[in-house]
Amino acid sequence: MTPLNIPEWQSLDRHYSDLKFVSMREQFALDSKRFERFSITSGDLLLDYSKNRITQETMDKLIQLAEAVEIQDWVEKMFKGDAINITEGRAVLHTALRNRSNNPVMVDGKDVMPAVNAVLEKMKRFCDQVHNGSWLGFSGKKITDIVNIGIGGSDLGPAMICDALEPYGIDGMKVHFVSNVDGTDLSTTIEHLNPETTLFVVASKTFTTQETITNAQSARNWFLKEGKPDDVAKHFVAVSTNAKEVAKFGIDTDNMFEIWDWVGGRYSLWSAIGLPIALYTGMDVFERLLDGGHQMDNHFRTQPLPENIPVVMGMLGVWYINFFNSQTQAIVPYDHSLARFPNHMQQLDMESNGKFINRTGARINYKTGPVIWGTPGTNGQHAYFQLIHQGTQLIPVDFVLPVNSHYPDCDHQSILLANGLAQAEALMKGKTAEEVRAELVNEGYEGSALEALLPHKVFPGNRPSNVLLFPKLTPEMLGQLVALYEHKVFVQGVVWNINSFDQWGVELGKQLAKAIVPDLKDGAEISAHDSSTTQLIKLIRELRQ
Ligand code: G6Q
Repeated sequence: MTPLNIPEWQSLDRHYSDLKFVSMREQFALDSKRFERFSITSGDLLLDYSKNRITQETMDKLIQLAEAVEIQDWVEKMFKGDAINITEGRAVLHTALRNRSNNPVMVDGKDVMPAVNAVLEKMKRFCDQVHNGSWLGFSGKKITDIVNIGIGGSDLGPAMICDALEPYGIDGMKVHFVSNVDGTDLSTTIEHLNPETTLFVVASKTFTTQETITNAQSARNWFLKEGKPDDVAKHFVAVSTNAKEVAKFGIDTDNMFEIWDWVGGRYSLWSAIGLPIALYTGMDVFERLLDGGHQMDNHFRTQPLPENIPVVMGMLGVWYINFFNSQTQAIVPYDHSLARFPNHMQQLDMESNGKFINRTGARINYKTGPVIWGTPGTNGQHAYFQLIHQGTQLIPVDFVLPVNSHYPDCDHQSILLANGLAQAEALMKGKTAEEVRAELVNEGYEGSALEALLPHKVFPGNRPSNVLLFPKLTPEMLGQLVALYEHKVFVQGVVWNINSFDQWGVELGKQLAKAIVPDLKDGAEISAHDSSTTQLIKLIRELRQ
């Protein structure tokens, strides 16, 4: 079923024609309660969505559309473990990984919670041993450096969380992430490390991913320059679903932390894929992260749709993508430690909703997932914000604002926050020609010089943004934020009638390169390719040193 035929979608289409010229500035002037009307809190987290191109009627219609696609039924299907990942025949249960209520969650008639809890318990035992020194390196020294080797979902989420939770890092423990098969990544990481005190976590759900296995083999070779083959067990652990491949690689399966096929890669930081987080911060902090995720799950599952943060954010996204024709969504955290947050969100959203086929296998004739991008504020202001203010595209922005810093000695927070708020305000208000004229006159401009400069300094405004505001970036808050975006993406996938939980585009990449690797060998017969690829292969062979 295409959403274009749903009466609520068509009603939004008509509403869009009426609303597209309505100015937010005027709406704010007319309604002193606009902030109260269009903001939601969940615990310590506030979503202010008042600076959007909406009226109450818009929100009513968006919520009616969410109801028409039976969003609440889909939410229940996901939480209850139905196989909603239809192309892979799998349940989608990242919510079970952070199910702190411990209520049973059934997959194929079996409760998954005992297995989830057992792995959490194993992670805890292992982290405690590493931290208290009962797990030592081969020469009897304490582990000081964790190197996670993984890629995509087995890298981005844990790397982002470790950055963000740097204030919670255990003294003396450092964490590194190696993902790229470009040897530079591994080489520049290990060149400063001591194999006696380094622990590698090889994180791969399938344990067949070329980049990860290649990096892990090279890491083992590096380790074996000092350690003996028997010492590998003390320095390499694995996170995977694939015990056979783990054993084949040479890692003792006692040192393997299990994940399950119902955990999607980009949703896996809550599983044992989060082991580097727990090793870096301690298991108690990792559990606080899970608590935050669970809190958002409860919010998502129980709050009425108009008061439901992921639903409201998801539907606002649909409003811009499908009616205003927006192509991209910026996520701009005003927190330097969230530098990798937009990257993780990019994978989460673009891999989940970058689809052109609907759940019934038919081609889609409407827009789905946007391009997600962003970097921390204020840096982005000195780079790409020009285009957001005065470019020709409508780019909705999420401003993520923690009120308090973890580093109060360096008290820059007022300046940081003022910048975030000022950007959101300026995007909404813009600057009219009259205002620019008054400013220029004030500055002494007149005549043709004034007229020539004036249009360049006009800001159209009416550019939408959300503000997510919270007291401090604690593990619980970070858990809430990540889970919020996961659910937002899910809401949009339901509206677009797509399977947000497969990733055939990623699988394609995994196959393609394997076919070309042998062609790059000197003297090998080059297999059939287009002429461009064949010539490039030949050139690479010639240029290779
Ligand atoms: C995520 C994707 C993808 C995956 C990586 C790594 O949802 O499936 O990014 O996480 O390709 O896969 P492995 O964990 O199997 O190595």
